[in-house]
Amino acid sequence: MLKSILAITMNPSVDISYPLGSLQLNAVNRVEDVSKTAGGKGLNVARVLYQLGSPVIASGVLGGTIGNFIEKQLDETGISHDFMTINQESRNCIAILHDNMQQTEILEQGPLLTDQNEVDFLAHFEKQLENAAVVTISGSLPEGLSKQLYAEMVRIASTKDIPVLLDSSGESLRASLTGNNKPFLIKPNQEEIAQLIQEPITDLTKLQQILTDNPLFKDIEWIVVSLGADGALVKHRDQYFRLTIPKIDVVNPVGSGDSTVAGLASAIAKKDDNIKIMTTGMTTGMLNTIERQTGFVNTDLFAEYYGKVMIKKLN
Ligand code: TA6
Repeated sequence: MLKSILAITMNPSVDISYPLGSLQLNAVNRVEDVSKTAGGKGLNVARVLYQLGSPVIASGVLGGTIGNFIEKQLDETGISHDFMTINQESRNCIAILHDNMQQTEILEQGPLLTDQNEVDFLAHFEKQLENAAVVTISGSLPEGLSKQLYAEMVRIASTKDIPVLLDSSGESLRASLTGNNKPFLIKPNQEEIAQLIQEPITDLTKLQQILTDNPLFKDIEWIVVSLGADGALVKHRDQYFRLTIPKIDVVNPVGSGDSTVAGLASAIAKKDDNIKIMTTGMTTGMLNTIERQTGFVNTDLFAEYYGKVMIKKLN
């Protein structure tokens, strides 16, 4: 049986997009073109994987009426899912797009989970690994779960030789980097790396030196540092690559990092070569930015945008 990509979202949300010409603080802002999408980073990853035609199962924890909305939307889209249901309510995340493409996000914390929720989910996750070729883990952890949870999930997946692509930040990312088992790929942005090492990153030369010398980044197969409109700096084992993309008319940048993770996971699961892995990730990230909906790509444009990605080997 064809194994799937297991896309984990521990803190899913209904992503509500409010496009406004201009955001007036301390005033009534009426909005017309509202979209509500099953979101949270891992669900954006799952949706883009589905659009790419990759076999994907969305998992994590879901609860309440928001959880029901998310599952209904996944069913309507045709995305397979197998969440662990909790009795707490999942969350909403709001993205206000205003004043010439600025974006203001208001992210709810999400439900308070229990130690028992954590134990039950790890058992649920381990069972799901039986049918997984690759795992993606994306986004924040709900309150109440251990900051070690992602490190533990990486450890469990490592016992079954299943690669994990981790897109997280702060203490949950740090715990995975200092654990005995490393994620196969991480996709931090520059700010998240600066936060990890507690010092500013002034330029890409400094960034490359940090990735080479700082023990936090040892033994990770892929490190994809997203640079937004400036592309990415990628480390694969001891090789570095500078990926650049052309200037494009951005409609909605929210979810582009998640879409990049989906492209990387899809190519890794297909055992594509390294150039194709990097190019696919940049392509899906770009494709998301030209769509109004968060975590959404138009695959009819894939070949055109794939051809726009430039890769330069740095060492
Ligand atoms: O990356 C965009 C996004 O998925 C938003 O749509 C919103 O759901 C947010 O990230 C959630 O981020 P968090 O880090 O709280 O999981």
